[in-house]
Amino acid sequence: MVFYIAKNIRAFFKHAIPLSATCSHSARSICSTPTDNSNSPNLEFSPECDEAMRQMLVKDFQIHKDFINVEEENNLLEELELKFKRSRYQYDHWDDAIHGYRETEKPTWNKENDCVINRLRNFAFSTTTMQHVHVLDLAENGHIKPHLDSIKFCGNTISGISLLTDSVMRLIHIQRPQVFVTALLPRRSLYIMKDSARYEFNHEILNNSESFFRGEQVTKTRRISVICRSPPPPPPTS
Ligand SMILES: O=C(O)CCC(=O)C(=O)O
Repeated sequence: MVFYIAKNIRAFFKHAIPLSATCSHSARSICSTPTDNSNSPNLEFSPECDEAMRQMLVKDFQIHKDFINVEEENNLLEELELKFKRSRYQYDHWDDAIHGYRETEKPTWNKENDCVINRLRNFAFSTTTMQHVHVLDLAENGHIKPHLDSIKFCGNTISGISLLTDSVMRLIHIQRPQVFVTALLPRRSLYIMKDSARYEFNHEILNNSESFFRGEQVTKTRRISVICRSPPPPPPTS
């Protein structure tokens, strides 16, 4: 069963691409052109990201601060700590996509947490979502390498709440890796990644040595994300 679940979850992570294979920038070297950030305070665009691309990303990669409050975060953590109690962080992932993590798929939640999950679903998705919620617990020294979620197992929208810490996510354009956006994901925020952001960009969670936003270091501690996904479209009928 554990093997089945692990295999099933890991199927989301496809096309893990070492950062060095796609681009050679580090967060320190990002130098965004001066821009009006009022529309996207949590996004930092690479200079090669033109205005049309920026507008598309602002639409397709949204970050909503304080989506949950402190009490709701504590309730989620309480239920999740029980779930993770007996599992260890893993450092040897089969396709090297993720380092220092443990994870689970959760089909049901207690009453309070179920309300939060339903709020997420109603807010972030225009259609149905998969029943199981993916929960990913990254150790302080853990990180997720650039990857595209499998199009076979996941539809056009991925949305997650970040617990315990601020962190930095980067989206790198698959065809033009010099085009990328760095995103600050505050603790208790919700991100919604859909359409172009979901299909045209790899995404990653940076490790602490690279974790900078607008020149400031963002030190990630342990991070738990609670992630919902839309189902993949049904196969075409002949
Ligand atoms: O932890 C997160 O919010 C992102 C997880 C992720 O990259 C994924 O599930 O594909």
